[in-house]
Amino acid sequence: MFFAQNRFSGKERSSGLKRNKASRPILCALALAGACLAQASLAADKAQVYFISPQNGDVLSNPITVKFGLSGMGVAPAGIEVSNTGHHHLLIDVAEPPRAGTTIPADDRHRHFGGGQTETTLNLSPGEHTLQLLVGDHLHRPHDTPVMSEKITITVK
Ligand SMILES: [Cu+2]
Repeated sequence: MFFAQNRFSGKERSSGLKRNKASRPILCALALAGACLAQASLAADKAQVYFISPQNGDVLSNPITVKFGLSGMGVAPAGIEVSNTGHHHLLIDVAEPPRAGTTIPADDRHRHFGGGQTETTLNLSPGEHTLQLLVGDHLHRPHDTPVMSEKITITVK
């Protein structure tokens, strides 16, 4: 942090940034990391969350096994702050996912897997349901940018 403060102080600020282009990404990263202490955690650029099963359009009977896939970042239990990690949330029949920096509700339609689980079993009412995965940080907030799966639709017999 001393490095960042030093670089941003006084006259160095504008001229220093222009003169040394190579240092810009580092400065931006430090500035963002600082801002994110009070807001949402940063997501890795290539982080992806997805359903291993079921697949969009599947017709299933209860109990339904749902397996969560995650690449480009790691799974960590809730409450443990490690950069580039999070835990899974399964959104069931949720139209609008929670936004970055807000706390993901905990109810029947917003299931938290704060123990670091990567699969679950559901019993859903017959008919169509949508499922979507959303990674949350150590404080149950979507990352900035949110790491979210496609919304899939399944039919329960
Ligand atoms: Cu959570």
